[in-house]
Amino acid sequence: MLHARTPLSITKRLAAVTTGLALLAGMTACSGDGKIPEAAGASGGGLTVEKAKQQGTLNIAIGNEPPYTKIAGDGSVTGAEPDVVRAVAKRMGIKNVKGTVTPYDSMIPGLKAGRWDTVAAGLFMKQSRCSQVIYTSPVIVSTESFAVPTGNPKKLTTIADVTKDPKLKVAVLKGGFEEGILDGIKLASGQKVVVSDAQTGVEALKSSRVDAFLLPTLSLTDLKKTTGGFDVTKAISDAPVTGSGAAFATTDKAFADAYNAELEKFKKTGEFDSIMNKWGFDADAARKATVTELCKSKG
Ligand code: 6CS
Repeated sequence: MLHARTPLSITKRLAAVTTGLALLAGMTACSGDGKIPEAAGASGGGLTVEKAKQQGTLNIAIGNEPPYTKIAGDGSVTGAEPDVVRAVAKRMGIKNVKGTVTPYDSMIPGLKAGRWDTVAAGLFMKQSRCSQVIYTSPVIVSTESFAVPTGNPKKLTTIADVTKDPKLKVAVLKGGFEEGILDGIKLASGQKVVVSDAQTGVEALKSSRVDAFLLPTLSLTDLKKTTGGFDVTKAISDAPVTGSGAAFATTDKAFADAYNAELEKFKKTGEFDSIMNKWGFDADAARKATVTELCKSKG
């Protein structure tokens, strides 16, 4: 017999489901106030400087992959890119930056859906991304490496090495820039192993399910410090140089232009150098890089 549910219990169930969905969907790093950040542009009509100043907050998508992005112990958002966004936003009169942790392949769809105002995650520029968003001036330039078993027994140092043995397996993040690198070369079936996050990639390596884990050099260096149990190769010579800056929805061009103008000035300051040095990036390389060049990356 079906028990009639009183309106109250239906309301309660709905509230529970809504809360659960919000928590599941968002995986949002609250900035310590416990609230799920709302994108300034979410109120419709797109993101404007005025709206962002009134709301006082810019909500950014991040991957929580140090040193690019990191959720500190107090829930605040740090890392090279969020620290630059915070400094530039402050110069624009926008006081806070809040972050939503999300997988790399969800960042652009979420931007288009207005779930966040910008992506500041080290979402590396490449043709298929540059055609969907407005990238601002490069903030970081970086390289790719393999995490390999200690001693690198299979002597994997280049992308070409992966093609030499069809039994070699390499883990990459789902929808990440590195997956695009492997998709651009001829591999035997099963050689590319897609994982959901960096920890899973490291576990796959350490349990010998893969022979290498392809990820940015600085991310692997950080993971080696925090997790350990593997080696990190030198920068891979036949992988593209990677670079990124904040990415905005194409509908938010006015805001992106205003942000970029402020960013270009900021990149000339010592504060920019301090942020880059703190997280291990080369400020001069970022000043020399251009969106045009970095957007030539295939994939
Ligand atoms: O842009 C990307 O897709 C890559 N960026 C970083 C910072 N880490 C891995 C990810 O695949």
